Amino acid sequence: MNDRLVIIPTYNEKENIENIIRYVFSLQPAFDILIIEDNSPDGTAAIVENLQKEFSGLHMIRREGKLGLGTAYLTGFDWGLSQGYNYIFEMDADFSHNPDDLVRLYNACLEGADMAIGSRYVTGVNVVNWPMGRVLMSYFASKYVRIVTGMKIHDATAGFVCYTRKVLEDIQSKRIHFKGYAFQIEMKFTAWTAGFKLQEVPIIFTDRTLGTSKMSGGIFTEAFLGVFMMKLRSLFKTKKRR
Ligand SMILES: Nc1nc2c(ncn2[C@@H]2O[C@H](COP(=O)(O)OP(=O)(O)O)[C@@H](O)[C@H]2O)c(=O)[nH]1
Ligand SMILES: [Mg+2]
Repeated sequence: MNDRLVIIPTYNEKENIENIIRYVFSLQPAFDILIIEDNSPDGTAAIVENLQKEFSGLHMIRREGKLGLGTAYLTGFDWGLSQGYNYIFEMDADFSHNPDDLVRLYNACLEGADMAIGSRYVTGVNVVNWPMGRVLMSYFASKYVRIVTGMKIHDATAGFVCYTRKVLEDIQSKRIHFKGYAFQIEMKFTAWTAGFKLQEVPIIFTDRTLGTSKMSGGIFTEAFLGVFMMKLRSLFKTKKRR
């Protein structure tokens, strides 16, 4: 076991899962992996089980059905903290996030960030192969979050993150409301209002070439109104911002 755990939520990722696991285990420094598998009908879990014979640092939590990204990550954070990991990462299974960037996110935390965010929008728009509509939606969603919350983050919905233990321990003591896109926003907002240091690391995000997206419209609606409610709630709490 080492100090670093990458959580990868999966739903129907049979085309990607073996490649991403092998890639992460080839990195230096070494990362352990926790797959949060929501009973994918395509047999993703069986592929992971098979690889567990080869890699002792490969872990999996199986849930009974598709319960959403937010609760998948919260389940993973609890497990990672209880196992003693000090750096816990969020990453997609579909290679949209380049696993090489895990090392850059980790280094940002070693150099003083409490939470490092793989960001598409620090220097313009670094998204490859997404339809224009989706790029615009994501980009303006981040602008919207910035205006409503006041948080100086360019990529508020980013799902490629390194958390240090103290951030997740603090978040464990709070209630996280959202499940989809808004979950990513809420995690950043919660850490930011608690006074932690968030740092964006520029990354290039490439749309998946294998498998299909699980993103849906309802997730977007949750985010739009939810961000407003989140800000309102926070105004009624005492802030300890540094
Ligand atoms: N465990 C779990 N994983 C999910 C769920 N929804 C999406 N994922 C995974 O979350 C990651 C991002 O989802 P994806 O469909 O690529 O979303 P997109 O990149 O925003 O289009 C992928 O690894 C998916 O397999 C879910 O409900 N449960
Ligand atoms: Mg994706």
